[in-house]
Parts: sequence; structure tokens; C-alpha cells
Amino acid sequence: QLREPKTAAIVGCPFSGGQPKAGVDHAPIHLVNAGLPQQLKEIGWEVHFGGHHQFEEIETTNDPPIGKLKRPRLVSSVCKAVADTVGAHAKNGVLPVTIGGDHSLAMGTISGTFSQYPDACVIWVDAHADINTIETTESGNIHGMPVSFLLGIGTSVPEFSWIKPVLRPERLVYIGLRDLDIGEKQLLKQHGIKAFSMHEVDKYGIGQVVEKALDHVNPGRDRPIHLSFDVDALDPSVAPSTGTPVRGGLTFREGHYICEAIWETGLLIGLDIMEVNPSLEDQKSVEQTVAVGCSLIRSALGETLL
Ligand code: 4U7
Ligand code: MN
Ligand code: MN
Ligand code: MN
Repeated sequence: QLREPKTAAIVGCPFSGGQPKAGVDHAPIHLVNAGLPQQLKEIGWEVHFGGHHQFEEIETTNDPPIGKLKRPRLVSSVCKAVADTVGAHAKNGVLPVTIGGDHSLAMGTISGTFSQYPDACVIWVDAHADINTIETTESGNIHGMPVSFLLGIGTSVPEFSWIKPVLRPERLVYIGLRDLDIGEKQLLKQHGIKAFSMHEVDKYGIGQVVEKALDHVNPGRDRPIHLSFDVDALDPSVAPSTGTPVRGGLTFREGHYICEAIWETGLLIGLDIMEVNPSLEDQKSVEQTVAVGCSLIRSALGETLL
């Protein structure tokens, strides 16, 4: 499906409207300034990067909450623009590598890749399930909700009606979960969604967890894979600069192993690296988190240890 020579497009999304903390919008600039485009060239990719997304033209002055949802029109418009960009890259046989920004952006990235690969599956690596609906959300922060929109569960919100329910519950699997709201636990059960929490990572080891996760969403190893990686899946000692850190997360190697194993399938068609926030913690933590973001991307794009 991907063209030769293998080509990646860096989709920088300086967006923070899906959550309340400033700074997550600066992550794409930091990852690119840390040398990401050149690093990908060095591992054999042709890289398209035409500057970061500009969301300025999007109207934000009159955007009152809908139910509890905060900045709903802004988030929707931004994600729609991202869906169009990511969808165009997918159509051209280019691998879209989206750098957030907050995780609400995945409504755009997954809508984009699934427009071209409707039989794809999603591997969602996160401390959180991001599956709250307008009924279950307590925070109203839409970065905790993208999965519900993609599944089409919960009362539909007209402002988001462009999002088609492209994702089926059996084509979604989580790795790394450890901080779910009560309503989210119920939704996972109700819809029979497979999840490997940190408990399963401890029990089976990351190698078996990734194998089991792939067996669930991709038993024939023939479906395209979209990997949506929230850096808060990693332990805060590994990725400290993120908005909603939760202790007890993936080690550096566990995180990279997931990326390496998905690359090895040869099925990766979309990648998101979300929720790096260079305004949080000290400078050393920021540099560490930005570097981890870059190295997760390199691992998912085939960098090998030997
Ligand atoms: B992230 C939360 F309540 N569940 O809905 C919520 F705990 O993209 C957190 O995974 C969401 O970082 C975290 O606000 C969203 C909360
Ligand atoms: Mn800022
Ligand atoms: Mn997330
Ligand atoms: Mn998270």
C-alpha cells in the first residue's frame, strides 16, 4: 500500500484545545528542531515536511461548551483539517506521522487513515482509554474522548457529525492502560473492547502482550495498522513532560518494543505521537521527553538495534 521509496509525511499539529494545559501545542516544533526529519532520512525514509499545520484561520471566538465538552467547535474544525491532510497522505501512499498536540487530534488522524484503509485496525498505547462520551466525561476535556467518537458510541454531537464511526470495537486494542474513569470501564465491557493494562504487561511481558494484541485485531496479519501512541503510556520517569502523567507505566524498552514489533509486521499505515508537553517539568525532563518522542517514531519506522 505504501509507495516506494518509502516516504513519510510529518504532520505537525500545534494544538492544545482538547485539554486545559498550555504547551502541548509546542511539541511538534520541539521534535522537528531535535532533528526528527533528518533522523528519519538517516534510516532510509524520504521525508515530506512542509512546516507545521496552521490552525489560525479556524474561528474560535464563539465556542461555548456543548454539555460538558470544552471548545467543541474548535476541536472539531481542527480535527477535520487534520483528517483531510492525513487522508491525502494516505491516498498518495505516504505514511502520515502526526505529532501532537493533544490526543483529541486522533479523531482527525484515524478518520484520515481509515478513509483510505477502511479495514485497518488501531493499536492505542496510553495510560488512559480516551473513550469518554458526552454522558460519561467529567472533565469535559475532549482529549479523553476521541475513541468514543471514532466508534460512534454515546449521544451524537451534531458539531462532530463529519466523524464517521469508522472504527469497530473488535478492530481496537489498548496497551498500557492504568487510569480509567468508572464510565470508561463500563464502556470497555459493554462493547467488548480488548485491553492490555499494565497488569497484563507485568503478567505476560511486553513481547506476549503485543503478540496477543495483534492476534486480537489482526489475526491474519493482513490488516493495515494505525498506531496511536500517547507518551503518557510510558512511566513518568521515562516521559515526564506530559499533561496527565500516571505512575506505573511502560519502561523505555517496553514502549520501544511495541513500536519495533508493529514495524516488523510491515502493516503500519499511520502513526501518532501525542501529548508531549515541553512546558512541563524542568529542561532536562523536556529534552528527555522530546528525545523519547523522536526515538519512538524511529523505532516504529524501522530503526533496528543491530
Ligand atoms: B489523554 C480523563 F478524567 N479520563 O477524561 C478525562 F482522568 O489523551 C483523562 O489520554 C483523559 O492524555 C486523558 O479527562 C487524555 C480523566
Ligand atoms: Mn503554548
Ligand atoms: Mn491519550
Ligand atoms: Mn493518556
